Amino acid sequence: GAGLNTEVLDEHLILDLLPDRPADAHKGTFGKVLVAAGSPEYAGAAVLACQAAGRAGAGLVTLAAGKSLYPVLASRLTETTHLILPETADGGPAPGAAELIAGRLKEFSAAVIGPGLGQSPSAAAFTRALLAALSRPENRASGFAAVLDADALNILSAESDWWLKVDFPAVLTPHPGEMARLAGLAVPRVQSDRIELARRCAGLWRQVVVLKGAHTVIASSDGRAALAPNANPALATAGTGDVLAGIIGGLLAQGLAPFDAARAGVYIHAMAAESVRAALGDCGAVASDLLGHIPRSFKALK
Ligand code: NPW
Ligand code: AMP
Ligand code: MG
Repeated sequence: GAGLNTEVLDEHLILDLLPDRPADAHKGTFGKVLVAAGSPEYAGAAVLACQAAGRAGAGLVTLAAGKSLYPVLASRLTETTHLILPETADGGPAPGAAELIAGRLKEFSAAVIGPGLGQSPSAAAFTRALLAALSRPENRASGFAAVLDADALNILSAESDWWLKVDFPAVLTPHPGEMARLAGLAVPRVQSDRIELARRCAGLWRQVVVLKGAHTVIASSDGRAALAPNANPALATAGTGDVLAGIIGGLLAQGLAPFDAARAGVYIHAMAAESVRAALGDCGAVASDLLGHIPRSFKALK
């Protein structure tokens, strides 16, 4: 159960974490997010993550994805800018793609890495090279942090002591299946002791861990943990995790510390889901329905 050092998230706590929106702001005020996401099989994940980062208030979102995906992704993403990556014959990132991003990392205050990347050998090599580049402090803007989600986590899981390869501030957002792979446990074991497992892993991995699912757990490496009050079947549908990764990335870009961006992101995502459920019911809402409700969730908190 929720022991000492575990808080249940509520709106007052979250309101205190949200960034100011000064009247004289410009887009640079709210940070720039680099999203490394999408592949031919999972193009929509990139769309959802980019749109969610923008809806969470980031000043600019830039998508790094393969050349052949560019026409379809650009047609769906009006506000996003693009960093077009070289590709292998199977549509994965070609050698050199990570270096292309590395040369531009200083422009970004946050990144979202992993939604829909797939686990092809080229995606794995790309992800490893990108994480290695980010682990070199000279490549990063000060205050930079990244969300590692989905295939970034799956690719990391394939190596022992993988957390040594993530030497920059990160928020890891595994669902129970991804957590099972990262921790080397079976899913029922993950689900049987969610709070203490997330706390223990955050400590070992030295990062913020968001263990998703009904009553999402957010844990920090300093031993703090937070619990989302919500369970909502409207979220049990494809792409909702890609939206969460984008929201947290958008908040990181605005300067929230990783644990704060993770707590606020999970809460805002859950609020948006409650609005969708109120409008559409328990059945048939899809992930993109959340997007328009993200700004309304911020508005309802203020
Ligand atoms: P089961 O079998 O359902 O009970 P994977 P993925 C388990 C992209 N997407 N409680 C689950 O269990 C993602 O970003 C792209 C318990 C199963 O074993 C990734 O890149 C979309 N178990 C890629 O697809 C939309 C749970 O985990 C395993 C659980 C693959 O991601 C969809 C499934 O996970 C998707 O977002 C829970 N709460 N949650 C697009 N439109 O482009 C999960 N599991 O094998 O990691 O597959 O999550 O679909
Ligand atoms: P993913 O599996 O990566 O697409 O992530 C699914 C998202 O939906 C995560 O944010 C989960 O916490 C959330 N989610 C899925 N099922 C539920 C549920 N029954 N109650 C609350 N949140 C859920
Ligand atoms: Mg996911």
